[in-house]
Amino acid sequence: MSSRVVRFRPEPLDRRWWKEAVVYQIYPRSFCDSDGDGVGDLRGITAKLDHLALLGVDVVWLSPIYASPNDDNGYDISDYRAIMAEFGTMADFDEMLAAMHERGIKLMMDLVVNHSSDEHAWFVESSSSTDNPYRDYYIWRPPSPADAPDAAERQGLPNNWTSFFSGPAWKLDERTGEYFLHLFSTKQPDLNWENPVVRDEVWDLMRFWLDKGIDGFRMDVINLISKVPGLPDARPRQPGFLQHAEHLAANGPRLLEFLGEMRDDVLSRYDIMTVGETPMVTPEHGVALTNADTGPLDMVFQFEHMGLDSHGSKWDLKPLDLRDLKRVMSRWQTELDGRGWNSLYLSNHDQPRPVSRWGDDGRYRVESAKMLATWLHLQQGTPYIYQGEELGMTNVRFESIDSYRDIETLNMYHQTMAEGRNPEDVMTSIYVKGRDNARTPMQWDDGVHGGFTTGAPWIAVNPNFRSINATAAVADPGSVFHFYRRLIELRKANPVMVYGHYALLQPDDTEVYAYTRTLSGGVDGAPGDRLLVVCNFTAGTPTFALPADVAGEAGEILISNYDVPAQADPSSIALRPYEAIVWWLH
Ligand code: ISL
Repeated sequence: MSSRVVRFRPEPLDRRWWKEAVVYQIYPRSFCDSDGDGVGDLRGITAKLDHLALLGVDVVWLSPIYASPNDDNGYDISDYRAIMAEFGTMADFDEMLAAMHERGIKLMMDLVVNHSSDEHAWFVESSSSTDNPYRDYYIWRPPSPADAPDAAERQGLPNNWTSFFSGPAWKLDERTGEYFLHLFSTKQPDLNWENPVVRDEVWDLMRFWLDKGIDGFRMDVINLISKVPGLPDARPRQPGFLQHAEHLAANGPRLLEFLGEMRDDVLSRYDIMTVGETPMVTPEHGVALTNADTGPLDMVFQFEHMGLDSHGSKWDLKPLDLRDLKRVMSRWQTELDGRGWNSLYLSNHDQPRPVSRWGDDGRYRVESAKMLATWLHLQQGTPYIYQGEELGMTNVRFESIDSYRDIETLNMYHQTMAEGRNPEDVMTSIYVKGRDNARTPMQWDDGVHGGFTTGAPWIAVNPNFRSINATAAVADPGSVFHFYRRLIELRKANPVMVYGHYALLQPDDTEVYAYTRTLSGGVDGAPGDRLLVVCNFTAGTPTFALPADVAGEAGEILISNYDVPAQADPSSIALRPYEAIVWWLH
């Protein structure tokens, strides 16, 4: 160790295991198939846990494994206490959980309770008659009056909301003559959280899993559970009758009350971690939801950075301007510092692959995957790795729409074709943004179907599996995999990576993203630490110069993504394509 000058006064830190952890997301359908039916399963996960142990992750977030008709790959649950038959049995689950715990890996389950499947027994009852005791478990409305002024275009719909998956957010149930609300697919009716009995049902099912020994929940679209009262029409912002209504469906007036009840009745009784998936949140919501004293959750997934490369709709593409990314991330970093906690993610089962999105999935695939990892993991918060990200897996381009499986993609495709849009433009959007980019099978080796299955995979493997796969990555010390392993290791050894305060440098630079992290000591009596993080987001060779007002001189390099760092001195350097360097500052 070099002699670092101690110039910082110790500060009290709110240390928590889930702040110091790295989370790995498994999308079970695409992870590993143990029985040759072409669908990933629980025994497949158990068989691959050593991969995760070698990587060094602390927690697995497992996307839904509950009974489901799979309209939305398990995000439509028909029985919250049963395992999906394709994925295995409860005994397989218990075995998987024990095998994780044996390796010191915790398990965070997906909690999908904004909506259920329309095949859940609650909905089957609810839709059977208007006076069924389960009627109020869901959100029912009579058709709008036939003499309404806009009756011709309204066509009976209770309001003008569009679903996240295209078309109206209401479906008419012929049996009772009323509409039910579904913010997602027609097979995902929204639960009525205003009904206290529904909330009790949710607390019960949460206890069922917590009492089995799981270690937390990732809560699907949890800020949609309280909607604006009266469900008014959304203000028209685009042509046509149907309008996006996220601002009316998200962050409603009772959100903190409902989640506070959840915290008091359930969460506070277990030593667990929670992360809410929360579209449409600002840092102010982030603080309210994650404040250590008053917030119900440990952290949230915000979406502001995920929206920077599109206009309005995610399919309407625009290039990322690095200054926007700096503005958004820096606000979250500074506003939550000491007042909440951030999750850090670039990737999940709904997003394109980061190396294809903001890196270079051709010539600089390895360099840019490592740069993006450095940029993300060096910020303040809990980092998430999505399966395959640690291999630098890329987006896929299937020639035909018939090879795609995702309901969001398919609904959008069919709607835009009906509107007469140009199919090539629509396919381009799917190549860039479609969710199936993340859902092609995990690439384990260069054998048939990348080692994912011995059968016919439910979605085709990305043809680049022969060169990009886990076996090759583990064997190559210079791989993206070993770089992630090193980042995780460094995080364990350097509390400044977890707790250090973030400060952005050069907000107007469009090519280089640079920031510092500073920790004034306090962890186990360790001295203060300071890091300088410099990331080149381009294939060019921009210059970085350490601003004169940054106190301290650069010392040794903590990590960098080129074998031999060009120059050890950051006072003024020419960066190489997608270069990332982290220095200690003294
Ligand atoms: O995927 C999206 C961006 O295209 C989002 O609109 C996404 O639907 C939203 O983030 C909510 O996602 C979650 O709930 C959905 C499910 O389809 C997603 O997989 C899940 O992550 C409905 O349960």
